[in-house]
Amino acid sequence: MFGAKVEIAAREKGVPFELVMVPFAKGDVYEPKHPEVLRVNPVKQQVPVLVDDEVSLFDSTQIFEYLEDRYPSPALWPEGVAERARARQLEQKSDEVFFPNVIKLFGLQEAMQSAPAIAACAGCARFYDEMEGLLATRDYLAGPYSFADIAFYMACIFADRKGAGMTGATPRLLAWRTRVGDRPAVRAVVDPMMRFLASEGREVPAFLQR
Ligand SMILES: N[C@@H](CCC(=O)N[C@@H](CS)C(=O)NCC(=O)O)C(=O)O
Repeated sequence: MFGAKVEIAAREKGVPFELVMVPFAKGDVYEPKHPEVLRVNPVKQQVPVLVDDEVSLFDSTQIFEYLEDRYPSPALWPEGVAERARARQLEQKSDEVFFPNVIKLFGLQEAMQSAPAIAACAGCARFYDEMEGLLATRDYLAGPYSFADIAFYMACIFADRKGAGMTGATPRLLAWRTRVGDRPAVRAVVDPMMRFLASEGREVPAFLQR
């Protein structure tokens, strides 16, 4: 998911890049770790990492910031100090407030009626309601299309796969999901990912079965 965020952003900005995928095994394990991942992110050993000449970075949000500085156009943060701050907060909340609910559900797929699973689904639903409120006055979460939309769109895919997808209770958010999902940069990343998941017999959200 986090690698997909970065790839979508690079495609939105038209940045030339070489994509190196890491080996993926059942059980969401990435082994063996790629040597560049170990070099750039030795403690966490997670993807994505970005290497651009003398700059080596890990963490999708840090990479977003670098991409925006290095390739300012098209901008993926809004204009204005306050607007940018709000957009950055939304991007961070998607990863750090919404997505932890989904991570909990990864381990609860056989116990979706358990109290922790119900609480995680409720956490997702509360977040959807909050985003629905934002969309009352705008087409994208932070005003113009931004990194915040990319992050939350990817998180929503995984939430749906794990049983906490959005519903008709948030119609503006459903329309937002279609708007974001129709972007060529998003489709170029998400479609192959869904094909891969389908080929492995893993869940593909109904809204992405095309
Ligand atoms: N906060 C990090 C999270 C990165 C992350 O969780 N990456 C996952 C894949 S999407 C990973 O590498 N998992 C393998 C592991 O933790 O060993 C980011 O935004 O890049």
